[in-house]
Amino acid sequence: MRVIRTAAAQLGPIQKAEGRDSVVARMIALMDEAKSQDADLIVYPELALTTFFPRWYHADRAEADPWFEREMPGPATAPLFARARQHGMAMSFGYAELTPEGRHFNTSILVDRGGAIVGKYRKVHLPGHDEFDPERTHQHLEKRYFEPGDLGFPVWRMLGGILGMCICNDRRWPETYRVMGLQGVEMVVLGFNTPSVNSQRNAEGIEERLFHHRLSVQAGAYQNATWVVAVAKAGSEDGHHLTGGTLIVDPNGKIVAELPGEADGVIVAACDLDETRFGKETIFDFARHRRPEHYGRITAQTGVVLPE
Ligand code: CDT
Repeated sequence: MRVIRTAAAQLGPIQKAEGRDSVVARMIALMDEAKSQDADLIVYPELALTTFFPRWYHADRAEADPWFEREMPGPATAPLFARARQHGMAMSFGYAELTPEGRHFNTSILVDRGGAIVGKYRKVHLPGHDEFDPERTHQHLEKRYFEPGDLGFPVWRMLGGILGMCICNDRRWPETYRVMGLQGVEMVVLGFNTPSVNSQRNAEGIEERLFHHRLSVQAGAYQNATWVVAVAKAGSEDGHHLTGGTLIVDPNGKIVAELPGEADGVIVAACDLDETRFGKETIFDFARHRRPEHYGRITAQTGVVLPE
């Protein structure tokens, strides 16, 4: 058995006016709760330190820069790293990254039990649009404020296993999991901020959104024989509602824990990485069964090419 006791730490809403110090205090309270349940690893949502700011339009993009972190850890996040070190707990969380060169990414990191950043991932599949869209009920301006990630989908040896990351919309794309699956990933951790209503089809509400969320995460786990830990930022942020649906899925595609509600909260599951072996050695033994000679279109083209 190679068990990682994994805490999925959902954050309830973060209002625009709430400062990072207050959010970090909430994250530390969740970490303490996870420690009381003997967690080895805690996973927080996408853009964990602030409200989901891509819903707000700034004509001047630079006006969004205060939502970004120029250093990690920085003054506001140092207490979180200190508490993680004190507890000997590994962690992952998402934040908006502004690099010294002035580049903007939607980023998440993996931090080891000693508080060292061992992995960084930058969101590849940015949803939404880059200009104000009056047709939508709410804006989703990730394409305006971030550039697509430039680091691919790496994995890291950590906590006795092989871990990878992705972020929110990435979880809907099978390529995300497969690229990590091809590196033997045993646990994928991800955070998300998913609006409860489709801004372009209001009839698509929270039940359908949660259905697609579970469908995507469970399929990714099963088809790559990996654990997936998916953590929401949930509830109403300044009148804009985000789904909950924080859950932990086993390598068989089954949900082993799901957090009810939309408030701050933690679920902990004992994730045995050896449970990935059966799937990896049988139906999803990639070396025996994959036929990449037929998959060329996956990397050769982006959009659909219709037949003549
Ligand atoms: N944060 C994020 O990626 N949210 C998307 C919403 C897509 S609708 C523009 C998601 O896939 O949940």
